[in-house]
Amino acid sequence: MSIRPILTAPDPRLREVSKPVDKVDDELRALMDDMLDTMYDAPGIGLAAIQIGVPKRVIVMDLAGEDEKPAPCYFVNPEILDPSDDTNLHEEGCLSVPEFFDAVERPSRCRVKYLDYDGKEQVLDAEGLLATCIQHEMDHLEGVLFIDHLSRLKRDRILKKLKKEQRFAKAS
Ligand code: K1U
Ligand code: ZN
Repeated sequence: MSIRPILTAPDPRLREVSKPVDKVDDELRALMDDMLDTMYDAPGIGLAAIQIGVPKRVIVMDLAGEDEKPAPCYFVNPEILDPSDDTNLHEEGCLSVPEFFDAVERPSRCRVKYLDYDGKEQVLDAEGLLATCIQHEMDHLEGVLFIDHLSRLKRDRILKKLKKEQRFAKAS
């Protein structure tokens, strides 16, 4: 298992639409293991494969608190069913948009159909942080970032700062 570099906006690869997975096999499980290691190391509570440059429809998450035992979740080819009409505002961050946080409005609840680590079909009813996080990660699979839900002014400011930081990091 290894920690892979996380792509940072405005890397164009983050705008790719990820492709469905044909088969959950050992190679895919190795990718999911690396994703989980990368997410824990960051640290974060979710990660989509495209964030490490792999355009596959795969997400990992762990919403366990610091004092709880780890609870990794793996979502292959996830689909959102029945998003609720009622919405909530939740503060979001993103490992690909480091150090920026802002409130995003999304459906409060949704049902997710997906394949698990063993390739078995599962259905999960999500609400609260789980619903927010899964929708944030599903956006990554479509090439969408949480900053795309903010005003153009805020998004452009964030991208400008990130580009400046990247130029500075390259020069030093
Ligand atoms: O980049 C990502 O997609 C992961 C992102 C997930 C997320 C967070 C909050 C709302 C929606 C989606 C993160 O994990 S950002 C880091 C973060 O939230 C966190 C880090 C350490 C401890 C607790 C939270
Ligand atoms: Zn993200």
